[in-house]
Amino acid sequence: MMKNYALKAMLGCLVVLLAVMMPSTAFADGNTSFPINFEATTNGTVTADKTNASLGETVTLTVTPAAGYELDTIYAAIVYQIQGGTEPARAPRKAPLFLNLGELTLTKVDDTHYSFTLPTEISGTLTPENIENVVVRVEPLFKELPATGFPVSINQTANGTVTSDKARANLGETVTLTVTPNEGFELDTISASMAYEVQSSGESGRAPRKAGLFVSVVSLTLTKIDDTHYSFTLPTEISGTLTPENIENVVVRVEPLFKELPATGFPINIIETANGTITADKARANLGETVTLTVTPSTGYQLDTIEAYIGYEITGTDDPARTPRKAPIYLNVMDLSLTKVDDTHYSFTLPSEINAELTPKDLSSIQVRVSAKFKANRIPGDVNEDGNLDIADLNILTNIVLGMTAAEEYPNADINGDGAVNTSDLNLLTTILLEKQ
Ligand SMILES: [Ca+2]
Ligand SMILES: [Ca+2]
Repeated sequence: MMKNYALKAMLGCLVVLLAVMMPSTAFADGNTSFPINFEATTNGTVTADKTNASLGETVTLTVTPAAGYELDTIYAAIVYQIQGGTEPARAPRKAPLFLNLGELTLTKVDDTHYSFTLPTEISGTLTPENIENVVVRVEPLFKELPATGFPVSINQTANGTVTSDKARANLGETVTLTVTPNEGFELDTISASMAYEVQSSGESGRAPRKAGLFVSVVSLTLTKIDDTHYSFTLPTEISGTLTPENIENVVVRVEPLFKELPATGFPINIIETANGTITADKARANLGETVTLTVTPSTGYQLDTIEAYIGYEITGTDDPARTPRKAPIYLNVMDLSLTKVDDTHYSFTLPSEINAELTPKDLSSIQVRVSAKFKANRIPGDVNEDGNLDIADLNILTNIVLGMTAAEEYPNADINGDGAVNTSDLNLLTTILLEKQ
């Protein structure tokens, strides 16, 4: 149970040196009490039944490993604590060092208790220069407990994850699985078995296989706890088929499979249109849900009209008054009012419930439709809106100003945008046409 200190190698000569340098009379009083000092450790704790121990006194240690750990080694010694700068042979140090003055024999009382007894008198090397720096040093070390049970191996697949509440499970033990499908997916099937992995060279008469092929030896029954939790219990003893050649290869194999959730809501169909596009922020919408549309006119065009409505498709045989049709037709049942969010966005909200009108035989035939029209941007002076600036526009505008043609028929006739069609517009159009020459 010896543990190497950093300076143990130098101790022989150093301790001799200390013994020579230090007067033994410093220990004349046998009541000297030494503090018990613990080395910092992880994965467990050790406590003593006293904070100081005098010569001849017995100290009992309580050892408490953390879960999954056990005591590896424990070591106690009377040590001399060198403070920074007190050692002549060395440059000042940052942290104190401990020089071993005498190992103490540890007696195991039980699994969690150890004891040691301090010597009854000062002797030999136990004569440091500065008695205030002498302590009883306890150095425990913990190690991980060896893994037991069969490893739980989850064959993670796409579209979701499964986790186990334990990494290993023993015979008779229950394992709880947490199932987390990805968005838009649900668990399709899940199975568990005790299986062994076929090693690449394990099977005679076959070409070497890649690792990862599992042969099931015992099927395990899964119990559904709730929508996201399942559990199974391992058999209490090895029997029957659970006697593989190499038991070390047996694992608990969990095989989940996820599938896409069926689509919900009514499809949103954008009726294709020329000179621009409309996109919706969702492919399907449920009752009461709001859909936002993005309007993108082609260059030189602007939105003219946009509308949304809900209805359903009927096929020829649904409509008794008609002969069977080849293509289904769409019946518009309800207009959905559109709200302009900004110049390029509109939104509408589906009704919160299906009314009597909107009750086709097949609910899945209901769909939302969006249609839009785009028109060419107005060109100033293009009175007849044919896309050209020419003498035809001047003739129409002249007729309007002369009162021979109604101004209402030509919204583009008010070229300067002052709300009236008069000689000012005529002058402006003449200027535009002259500049165009
Ligand atoms: Ca024109
Ligand atoms: Ca005008």
